[in-house]
Amino acid sequence: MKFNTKTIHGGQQHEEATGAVMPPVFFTSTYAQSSPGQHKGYEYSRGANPTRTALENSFAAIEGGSHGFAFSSGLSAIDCVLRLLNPGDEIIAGDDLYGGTYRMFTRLFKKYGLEFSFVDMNDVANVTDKITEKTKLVWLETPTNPLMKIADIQVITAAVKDVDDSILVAVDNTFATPYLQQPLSLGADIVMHSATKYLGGHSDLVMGALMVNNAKLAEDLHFIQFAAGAVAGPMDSFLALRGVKTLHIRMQRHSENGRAVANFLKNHSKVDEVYYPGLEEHPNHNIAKKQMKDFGGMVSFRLKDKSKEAAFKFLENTHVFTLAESLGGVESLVNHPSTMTHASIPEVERLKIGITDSLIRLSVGIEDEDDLLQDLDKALNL
Ligand code: P1T
Repeated sequence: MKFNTKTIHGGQQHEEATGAVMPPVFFTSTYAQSSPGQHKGYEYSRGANPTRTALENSFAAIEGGSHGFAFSSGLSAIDCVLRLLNPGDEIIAGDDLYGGTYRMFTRLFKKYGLEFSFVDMNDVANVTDKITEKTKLVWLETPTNPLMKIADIQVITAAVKDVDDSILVAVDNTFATPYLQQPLSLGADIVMHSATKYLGGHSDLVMGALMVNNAKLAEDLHFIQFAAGAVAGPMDSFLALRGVKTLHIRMQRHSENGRAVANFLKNHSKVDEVYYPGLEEHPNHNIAKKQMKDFGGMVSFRLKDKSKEAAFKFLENTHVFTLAESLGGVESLVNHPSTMTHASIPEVERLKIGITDSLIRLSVGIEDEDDLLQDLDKALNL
């Protein structure tokens, strides 16, 4: 199947009893057994639920994986990956990550004896230089949140595996989605998503996903999912499955509008830098062109006026763009990383990588392009 068919049919079967084209929402915690241990494949919904199974099969299909797992949030999916590790193990991660991922690494898992290094993934040597015999995981986010940096998944994975084949490479593919890039096909071991974002696509649920192409890894992750228990519920699974069915057409429009917004901002007198991997002047444009089909709907930029007041004036005055955390829904959102999504990163660290008060992040939705540009122009010119 081609990708645009997989979003709709990948891993899906009509429901056995009635032929229902969409899986019913199985609102049940448990399943009748005819004799102890004799059941129809479902025992208890923390282990598996048929609506979640349908979604997990879809997740696997769209990322080209053999197994998919749906969690109660993106962070609980990341938590599941980290629970593969043991105290003393080392993780190398990118230096620009969603604030909540950074918070989980540094404030939760560090106290259980995991060691993290944060490096600029633009140079593969920064990663390989940090590898020791204790390194067990490399964590990539690309494009990064919020600075839209691009890491070369294939080059980094090959270099890491060349040093030690047993080191896992995980990619947070939330911003790109499998429509734009498929990390498993580039050598990564694990793909992670905040399915809250583009996979769900409608800002109506919180969910995480993991996809893998390795039966042993799938077994280990399933054990943790079951034993730790942060599973996606049946209603959210139904909504996410419905969302995935339009992923390809939404991503086409997000990319068209993202490009239009990036070009508009680039030429605006009130705007300084624009961060969008589709712009030729983006420092990683060539890597993005190589590993991504298009460039998506996330655009960050800096105002020329670097004051917090100027940023807040803009943020308070858009109307089609709603000021809110999150991203990836059909509606356009605007966010101030330094005070909102990335406030949990200490200020010195934030400033080191460029998350200043003048940085603004847009999640460009699928509304009409003219309305989006007009809205931005009005708020910029106030
Ligand atoms: O919010 P949750 O579903 O738990 O996912 C966490 C997460 C993980 N990875 C990336 C790249 C993310 O962007 C997120 C969540 N991000 C936001 C809420 C945000 O506004 O950036």
